[in-house]
Amino acid sequence: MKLIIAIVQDEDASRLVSALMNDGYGVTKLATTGGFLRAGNTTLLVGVEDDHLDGCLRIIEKLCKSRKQMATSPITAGGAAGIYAHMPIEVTVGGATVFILNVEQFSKF
Ligand code: 2BA
Repeated sequence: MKLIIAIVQDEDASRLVSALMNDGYGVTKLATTGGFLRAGNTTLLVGVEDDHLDGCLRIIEKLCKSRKQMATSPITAGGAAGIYAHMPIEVTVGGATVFILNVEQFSKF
């Protein structure tokens, strides 16, 4: 068994959860915050049998779109003088950041 941890954009989360549930996957949805943009995103926990892993990943890949967002990046100028300025930068976020972990044991009590 595997545990999929998928960090996705909020805009994709509802459709993705529905699609996964319709295909019989168990899903837990967490409201999370990205460390770089400090903006909300969604983390899904999906426990899957090994032979369903690829099918689940295909759904995630299909429904999660990459988007461009503006972020404010702190840059330092002036060396030791420590002058800080905030520069707007464009970053491409997503589709999905996915971690796949082996599950040692799965119990429901
Ligand atoms: P954030 O940390 O808010 O990052 C949003 C996007 O900003 C990233 O998109 C990436 O394009 C950009 N970015 C992140 N760190 C950067 C940096 N130091 N310099 C320049 N650009 C940077 P994604 O890579 O698609 O990541 C989307 C979200 O997935 C992240 O939101 C974070 O919540 C999560 N994530 C990504 N990689 C991760 C990792 N290795 N471990 C844990 N969470 C991760």
